[in-house]
Amino acid sequence: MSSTIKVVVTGAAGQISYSLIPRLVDGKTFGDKTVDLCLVEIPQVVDKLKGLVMELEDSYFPNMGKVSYTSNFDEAAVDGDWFLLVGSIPRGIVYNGKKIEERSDLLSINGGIFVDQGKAIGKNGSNNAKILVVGNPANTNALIGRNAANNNSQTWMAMTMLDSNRAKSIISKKTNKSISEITNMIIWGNHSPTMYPDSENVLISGQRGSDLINDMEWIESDFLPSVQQRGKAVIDARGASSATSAAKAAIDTVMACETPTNHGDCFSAAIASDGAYNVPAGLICGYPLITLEDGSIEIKRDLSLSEFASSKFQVSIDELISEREAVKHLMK
Ligand code: NAX
Repeated sequence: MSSTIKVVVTGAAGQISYSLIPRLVDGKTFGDKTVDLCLVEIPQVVDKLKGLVMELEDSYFPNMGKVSYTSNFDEAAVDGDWFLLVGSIPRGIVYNGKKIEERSDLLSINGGIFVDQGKAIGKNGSNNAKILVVGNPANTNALIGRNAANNNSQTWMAMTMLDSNRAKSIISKKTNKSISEITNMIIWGNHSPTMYPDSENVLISGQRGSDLINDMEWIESDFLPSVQQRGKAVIDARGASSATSAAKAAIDTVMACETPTNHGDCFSAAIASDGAYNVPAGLICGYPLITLEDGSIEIKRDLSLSEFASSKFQVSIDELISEREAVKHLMK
């Protein structure tokens, strides 16, 4: 064992976490590091975590370190290296007598949670902590959390890896290539139906999508809506939002951040804009990212966007701006 890492997971009794948490300690996600887990839930649910801890103990994970659970996020955050913020109210459930389907409802219910969690992470988390927001609306929750944390040495991200994995799967079917041959898959913008999955810069066995997929009709009427609406399609079919695939995507994001990115490739997550690709600074926007040898994460800057791609991306940027406007009272 080389070192110990502390991972804090919120929403730990939820359905995504049930698939996610065992994989954090399986010896693959963080290699040979010992993983201390701190699992967080709301007070009404926190005792359920006792059962999950028993299951983890019964599973024999040699890399698992200390495991604790709490409803006190301030305490949980102390010295956290990774924060997987899954906890929030998902779309599709009935909350206070109303079915939660609109982003505006999600924004108002969930936004407040991230002020307190952000403050605690900024103050108590480790200085180079990485934070992945999964709970929706993920980009704007991350925006609120990062603003409250006010700690520029920490890296806040929102998850778009599930969208990227979905897009890779669809492109692999369209081109009859193995999914492992699809690289450089970028989700630009917001994790919402306005996201722009990039079929032009994607590489298929090293060839650009724009050279290989000459089918605008398919891109506009099939590919884009399929990726953009896939979350809803899963809810309609399953009666609950994506869980196993979301957990896998969170693990993929952590691993992409823990390992230097292969030359020519990139991975998808939303991160604070520094003005790259003309996105207003500070917005948490889906970008192509690379992890450098020293573990820092950077935006890949050498990609071009066609007029078509830019116009789609702009719709998503505009949505992020309007979400920021809607939560400005939480951003003091
Ligand atoms: P569940 O309802 O199964 O679990 C959520 C858990 O979070 C619950 O146990 C709840 O008690 C807990 N929770 C709520 N507020 C909390 C707080 N303040 N602190 C700690 N825990 C809290 O939902 P699940 O299916 O696991 O989904 C979790 C979130 O992921 C939802 O917001 C969902 O919309 C979002 N998703 C995000 C995806 C992405 O790609 N970014 C895809 C999958 C998923 O839709």
